[in-house]
Amino acid sequence: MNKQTACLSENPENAVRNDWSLAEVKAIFDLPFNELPFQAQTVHRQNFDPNAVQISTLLSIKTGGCPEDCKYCPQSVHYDTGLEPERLMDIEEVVTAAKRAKQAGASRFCMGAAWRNPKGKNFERVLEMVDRVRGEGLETCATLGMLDETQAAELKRVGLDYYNHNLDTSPEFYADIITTRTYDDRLDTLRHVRDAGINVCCGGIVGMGESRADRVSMLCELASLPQHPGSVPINQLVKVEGTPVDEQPDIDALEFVRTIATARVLMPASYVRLSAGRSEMSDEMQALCFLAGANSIFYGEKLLTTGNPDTARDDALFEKLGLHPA
Ligand code: SAM
Ligand code: DTB
Ligand code: SF4
Repeated sequence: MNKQTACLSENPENAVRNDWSLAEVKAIFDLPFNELPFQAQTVHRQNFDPNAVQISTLLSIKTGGCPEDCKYCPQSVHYDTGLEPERLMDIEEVVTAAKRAKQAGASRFCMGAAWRNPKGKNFERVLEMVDRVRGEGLETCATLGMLDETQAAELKRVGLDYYNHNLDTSPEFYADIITTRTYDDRLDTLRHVRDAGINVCCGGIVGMGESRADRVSMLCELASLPQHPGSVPINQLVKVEGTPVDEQPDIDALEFVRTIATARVLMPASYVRLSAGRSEMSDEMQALCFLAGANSIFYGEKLLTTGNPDTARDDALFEKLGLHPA
């Protein structure tokens, strides 16, 4: 096949497809650079206002002390990153942070907990948090680790809009990164969330030492879920000293843009979030990511435990690029 036409000839109607083959995804990812973001932008315009960016704000409601061994994560007990573990936050503090996020322009408030899975009284408290944050007129998102069917149903009952649970990387590279839970465990949680009727937020991390084939395979997995995730966060690894991946070489900026563009082409109607790693990106690189179909960001000075661009820088970037909140 002519490389230049790989994407459009494989999907002339730009229909939402869940049956992408690895070969098709590879053909898209490998397109000449003048083709790939162009095709992604073309698909993007058919589904979204090209100048609108959805804004989410993150809050770590339970920091550190996590028993899992995810090699990228500063919150794992397995690595000494100097992070002080904290208990689950009080409900009122969370509501105050949510109000602040809304005033600053966020439409979604995402609560993250460093747990393998939520339990007992702590889970009850999170249910109340979701209910209260929703009451403030924000969309709610939570990321609490693995969920069973009952927990997913409970979160739905209190009105949770999105649940974030990432595949993180390809099935082939996964065991190099996490050993305390399997890829299938992740797919099970995603199924419970979907079956409960909660929107899925699911993506991964780039720059952990995986190959391009792994990035292709991860994107193919995401696009092959029974329904495309409503939000697809693409994180650039934030290298935190003390984690086993802290000395990985930087991922090439254009390789990251290719990852975003391919996600856009494969999942045309999903919000593709330019997630962690923006502090390390130039304005030009972020502009390329938006051009390649990214249409969501985390806004606010902090991600969970690491930094994010300050709001003044993001406001200036939006102004410069003529972007507005979705
Ligand atoms: N403990 C829960 C879990 O793992 O499902 C929720 C919180 S966890 C921090 C959420 C996601 O953040 C991870 O799946 C990973 O994709 C992302 N993440 C964590 N540390 C990161 C880092 N250093 N760089 C980029 N992304 C990271
Ligand atoms: C996601 O994909 N990225 C966010 C959110 N989902 C929860 C988390 C990024 C965390 C970056 C490292 C930190 O701040 O601890
Ligand atoms: Fe724990 Fe989540 Fe960090 Fe893994 S990514 S160590 S599960 S907080």
